[in-house]
Amino acid sequence: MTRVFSGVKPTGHLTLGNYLGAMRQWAAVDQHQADALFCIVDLHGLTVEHDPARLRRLTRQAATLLLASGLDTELCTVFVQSHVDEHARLSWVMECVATDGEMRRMIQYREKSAREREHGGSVRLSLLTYPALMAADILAYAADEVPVGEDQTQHVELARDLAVRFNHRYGHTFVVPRATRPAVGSRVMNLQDPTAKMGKSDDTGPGIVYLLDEPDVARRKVMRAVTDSGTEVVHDRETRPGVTNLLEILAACTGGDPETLAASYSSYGALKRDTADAVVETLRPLQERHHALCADPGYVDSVLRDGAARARAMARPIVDAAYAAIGLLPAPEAEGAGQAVGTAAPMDLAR
Ligand code: AQP
Repeated sequence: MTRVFSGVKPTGHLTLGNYLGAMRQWAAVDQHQADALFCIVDLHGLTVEHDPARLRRLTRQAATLLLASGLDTELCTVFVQSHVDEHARLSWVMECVATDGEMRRMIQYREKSAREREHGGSVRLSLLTYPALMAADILAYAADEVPVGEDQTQHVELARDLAVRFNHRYGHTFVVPRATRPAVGSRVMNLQDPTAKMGKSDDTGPGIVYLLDEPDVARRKVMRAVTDSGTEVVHDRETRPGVTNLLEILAACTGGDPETLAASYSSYGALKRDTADAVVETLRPLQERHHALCADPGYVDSVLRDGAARARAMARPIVDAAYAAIGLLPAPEAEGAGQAVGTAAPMDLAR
């Protein structure tokens, strides 16, 4: 069976972009067709300026929203990255396989480090190296597929390259993963600046629809979306980025095709109204389930506990195999656990 792994970073409140680009596909398709793991990648949340209490809150909120989006723990595994040590263990190995040139080429690093510097902040080393951790996240589970939005494709390609390089140098250890993405909605743009991605840690709030926005707030944001000069409703990312973004959001929410939808509108006003309705109706069931789950925090805790145990059991042998393949000496078993230290087979010191 195909193995799928993907995750969300708790660096802000989750957005419509996260939902349409990734989460919806996980719940509607991936968990039914694959052996799937979904992770709140909290270690990645440490790569930028953060407040510890907020990170904890956002991690719990992201877990609750994943469940509210329809993930079913009978079908898939939901867990928090820092609860499974194997991610950090394998990350170091990935750093020892990657080159600094590869890391510096990552678009997210270039954009985010420029933003941090612009705001007078320093850039954490982990912002540069986090794609190695992301490669570890994926490779530790022998994932065949990684369903992500367009912005994460480059990182999955790096994970592929590292898997191939590791296998070539040290013997076949990792499954080589590939990125998958939804036909529509893989790059939802900021409603106030449709040339920029709708990102959860951007500061332009009015251009971002958060999954927990009240219906009237979400509606207002869509109605106030920046459109393009001209009046024709045309699907063209280059020349009509604002209208194209609305058409893609509408198509993603209703299951339509953006080009076909464009032909059925003669005004921006009608397109905005229908898009606002579609967004509100898409978020409604998710918000209702989120509300119900918040009333039962013990349930979310139990999901995360079981999820981490399942994930650990899957990742451990793969990471142990990678450690052995790259030349790290296996830790002697503790006395009483299997073979005693004193009776371990003599090491071949000549190798
Ligand atoms: N705007 C988007 N359109 C489509 N897909 C998107 N995703 C994120 N934004 C959009 C996809 O959602 C999944 C989880 O994303 P993430 O938590 O890793 O966040 P990110 O995309 O790396 O960065 P953000 O949202 O800009 O947050 P910050 O600013 O905190 O880094 C991924 O599959 C992603 O592609």
